[in-house]
Amino acid sequence: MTTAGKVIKCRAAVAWEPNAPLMMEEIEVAPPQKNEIRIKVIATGVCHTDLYHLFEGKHKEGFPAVLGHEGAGVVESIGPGVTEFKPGDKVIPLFISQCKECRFCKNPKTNQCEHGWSVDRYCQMSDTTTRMSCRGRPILQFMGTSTFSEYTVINQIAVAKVHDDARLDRVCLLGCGISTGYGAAINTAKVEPGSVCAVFGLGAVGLAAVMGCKNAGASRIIAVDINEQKFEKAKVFGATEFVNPKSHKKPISEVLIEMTNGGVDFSLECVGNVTVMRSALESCVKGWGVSTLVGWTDLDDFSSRPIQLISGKTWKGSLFGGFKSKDSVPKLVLDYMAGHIKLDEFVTHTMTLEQVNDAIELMKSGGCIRTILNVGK
Ligand code: CXF
Ligand code: ZN
Ligand code: ZN
Repeated sequence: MTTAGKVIKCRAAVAWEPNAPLMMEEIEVAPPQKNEIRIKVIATGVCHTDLYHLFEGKHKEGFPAVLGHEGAGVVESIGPGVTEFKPGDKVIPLFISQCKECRFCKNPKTNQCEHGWSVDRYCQMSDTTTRMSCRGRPILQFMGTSTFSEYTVINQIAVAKVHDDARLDRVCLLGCGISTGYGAAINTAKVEPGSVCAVFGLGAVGLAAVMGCKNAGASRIIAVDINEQKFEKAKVFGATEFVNPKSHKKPISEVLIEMTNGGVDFSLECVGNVTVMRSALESCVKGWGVSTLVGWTDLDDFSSRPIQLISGKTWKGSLFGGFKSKDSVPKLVLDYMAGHIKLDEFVTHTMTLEQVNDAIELMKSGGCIRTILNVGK
């Protein structure tokens, strides 16, 4: 019996309020409207930004919501006006859209799109409504994606069609963390062959940045973390040296400057901490060093002394690795399938959607790189 055109009742993990566990609920998912796609979610990663929204962020108005933005699934049905997708297609939801028509999409310098979910509007679809409800209450769609649900509805400008043979419980990671870190090194920092790099923070994003530095041909990749257990994984992705800032009396920037005869060519901050952002900038060599902000926070201001930039360093930031989302995600899937980028190595745990709170606790404790939740079949 086809579900197209009908409301679907399904299971989802609902965040009713900040600082509380998610609740498994039966929710209603409305049929896709014009230009929208209803997706049966097969797998989703759990990213730190889901936790940030729940426990740390300022967006207290963004509830109740279905979190999750690192998913992959199969098209269940399409709304009027959708031509690029058909039921059965494998897809990845995109928290950063690519409408291909706005001035940002038309400019090759950026991946920001005017028409999708935006950082200022955390919890709605591109048209500021939601297709999800629970017991008669509208439920917000976090980052426009809401992948902690058996079904979700997304505008076609924020969905990428991927190869039919793609393994969805792996390529879902390209919906956020891996693209974010990998692209930050490749696209935003533009790491050069033979260069010396430092990556601060060895979660999934940082490890993906290490992988980006390696694929770009860096000669030294210094992995920096206060948790030394992460060093072994960092080696797998190409790190050549490891530094624990806590093992040194001197500031980490001075340690790196000494190790590298004046500072690194490229540093990438993958923590989302303004003190670390400053250290990453100050670890760069004067004249040409480039420091890229990858980790997310909007809680504090960041600062450094003007001489840091006046001396010729560049301070940049990267959102979704600078990738134009719809164009790039299908290619990244092919890169994975061809063995050019790693994904399997990021997966440390596999659970069901029902275990989402366990996955969240595991991430909070730093006990995982990525947990994949199997949502559907
Ligand atoms: C997010 C962080 C919050 C702003 C949008 C991008 N990155 C990954 O989760
Ligand atoms: Zn994320
Ligand atoms: Zn656009």
